[in-house]
Amino acid sequence: MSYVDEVLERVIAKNPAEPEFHQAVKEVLNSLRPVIEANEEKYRKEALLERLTEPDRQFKFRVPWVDDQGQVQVNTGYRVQFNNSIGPYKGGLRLHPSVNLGIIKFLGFEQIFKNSLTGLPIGGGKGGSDFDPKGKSDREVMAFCQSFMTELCKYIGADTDVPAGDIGTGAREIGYMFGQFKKIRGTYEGVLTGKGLSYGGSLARTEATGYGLLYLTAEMLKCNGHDIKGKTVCVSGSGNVAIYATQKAHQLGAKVVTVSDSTGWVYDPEGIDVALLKEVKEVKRARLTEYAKERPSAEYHEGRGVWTVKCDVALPCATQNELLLDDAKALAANGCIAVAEGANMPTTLEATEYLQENNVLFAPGKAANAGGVATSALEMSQNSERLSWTFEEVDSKLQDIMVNIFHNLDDAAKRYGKEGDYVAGANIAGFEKVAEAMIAQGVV
Ligand code: NDP
Ligand code: 2IT
Repeated sequence: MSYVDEVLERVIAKNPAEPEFHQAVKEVLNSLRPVIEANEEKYRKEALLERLTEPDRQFKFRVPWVDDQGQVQVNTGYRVQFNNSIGPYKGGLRLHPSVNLGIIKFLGFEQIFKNSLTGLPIGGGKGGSDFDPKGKSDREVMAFCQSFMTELCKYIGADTDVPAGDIGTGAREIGYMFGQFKKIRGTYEGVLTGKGLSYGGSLARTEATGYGLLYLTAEMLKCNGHDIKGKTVCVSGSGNVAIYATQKAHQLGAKVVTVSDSTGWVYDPEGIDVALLKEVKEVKRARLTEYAKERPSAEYHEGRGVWTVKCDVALPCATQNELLLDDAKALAANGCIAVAEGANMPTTLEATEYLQENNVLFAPGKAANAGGVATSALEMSQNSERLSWTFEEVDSKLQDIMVNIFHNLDDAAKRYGKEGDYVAGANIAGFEKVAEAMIAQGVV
């Protein structure tokens, strides 16, 4: 049996009931086959793939807090420190009722390669909780965040592990967590990114994931003879990534006609009104029905359906496994030329294969959404030098990083005879640096 197949079997046997983790490992290892085969003896001896798929350590802890009725609630908190061979662990905190260890492990595993692709010195980690911030008062959210950080603060630090936002964790949650870290540990350090601008945050971090997604998508289109300008775009999700992807798409001359949330979706042929979307989602924290109420050109639909709308470019920006095989078929049949993942692993393996086989350009999340974590690393740099850069400085570094990522993965795919396979390119380019660092640092 090949080394890759052996390790895949082992990962599935050792980590039962973690389908998202299996999916992420399968995607990466399958596309690394040519690299592994070229170095099989060395990597086997080093047990490189066994080490890469086993987190350095993982924490699971109780998070008790008191709700507005005086009732004690108990959630589960997680932090998985996956791999720090190229820098301190770095990755977001997801607050969503679906969170479990397997989901955090898939996200942490992806983060290793994503962070490597940014070219910046950050390792891979991820955390979160099954706490649902939806419908909670600010006081309840604060109570949860403080309790969560009371335990998490034992494991993190500006040079050790630097968490940030993800689904359900935005500026409000980061603020409460930062306050509690400072209170307990007594140090004022860049232990979290995505901080508010008044206490060490970076300009452009809020926009970075969505903007970066568009910078990479525009470069991918350009290198394949297309122009983002004038394109019709379908976006899913309506959170941080979706909002700023929509904004940048409009700035680049494209038109975004859909957004969605966990209950429904909006089709707005005039183009999504970003100011209204921000008001509904960032200020009122309301459903998309509120958007449709205020916007005469918009149709609201219950359930799923974004990928049935005819578009040139599809940008899944909500969550994992939200673009299925039938969606891929509908997109390809409607003439879609490119899919770029704003979310982490939004496209299933079958859907990805279908898109690639049907000549739809496909940019995987670990490359396409790397602008968020890259700008987090820029926030860490600013915190270290105790300075802050202008919006334009950060945004221009972000653009350079995204364009470089695209060319690195394009080159890596070509080197292994897989031209145009950006999944393989991203995994290979991300892996090469991590593998070299792991081997150089010995058996640790
Ligand atoms: P937000 O919490 O701001 O927004 C998430 C959006 O996705 C909401 O519209 C939400 O709808 C929808 N959503 C979440 N879960 C589900 C679900 N199970 N089914 C349907 N819709 C769902 O999160 P972000 O925008 O920050 O994150 C979106 C994706 O991007 C995630 O995959 C995240 O890991 C990834 N990402 C985020 C980065 C960042 O910097 N924030 C960086 C890189 C990747 P509703 O409000 O109804 O729940
Ligand atoms: O998935 C991701 O890359 C993020 N949620 C951002 C992580 C970070 O540390 O900024």
